[in-house]
Amino acid sequence: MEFAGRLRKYLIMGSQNCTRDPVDVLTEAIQGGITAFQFREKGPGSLEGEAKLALGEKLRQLCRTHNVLFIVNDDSVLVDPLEADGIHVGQDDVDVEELRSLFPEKIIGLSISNEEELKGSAVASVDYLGAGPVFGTSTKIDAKEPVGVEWIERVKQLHPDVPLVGIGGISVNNAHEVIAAGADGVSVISAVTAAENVVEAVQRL
Ligand code: 3NM
Repeated sequence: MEFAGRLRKYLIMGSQNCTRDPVDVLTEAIQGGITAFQFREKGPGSLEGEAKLALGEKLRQLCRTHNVLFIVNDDSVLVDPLEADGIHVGQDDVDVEELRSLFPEKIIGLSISNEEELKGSAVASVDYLGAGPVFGTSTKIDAKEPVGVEWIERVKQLHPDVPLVGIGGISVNNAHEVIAAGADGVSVISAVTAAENVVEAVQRL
């Protein structure tokens, strides 16, 4: 599968997003057909240190077995121990040019929420962009104002060759709008982690 296609159904998750064992949630999400996974152990209730690493190892192993991309959120010290395929960062995290020199062969993803952030970013150093929050979300406490699918259209217009995923408030009911606006994929947390039937939620996405 070409790279952009591997971003099609991109689950982001940490233990703080789960009301049961994250290993079970990821197992079901893989069964449902996710193509990429981001280990995002962040925010209230998240694990740290050894416990974070130990969970990361289990989730990494699942992704390896099922050929699902495994990306770590922000924490560059986890990239090598977890043998991650890549790392995703936001505007306030490590600079992507620095990351590129640290990890020449890894996938690097960057979140961008507006034109100013996009202009100030070294897009040539990244493998894909995450644009959002597309819709309102309560999953990330410091999420910015929703930018709508118009932002997806705009980013695709400015960088037609850079793989793009939408993030923030994406559900089984609105995912098609994000794809119709030009995104290569949708990245979701609660649409999957809060679903009663995870397998079905991923399939419906
Ligand atoms: N990043 P849900 S919004 C992790 O806008 C994250 O960069 C965002 O969770 C951004 O799919 C967000 O449950 C939370 O809305 C996405």
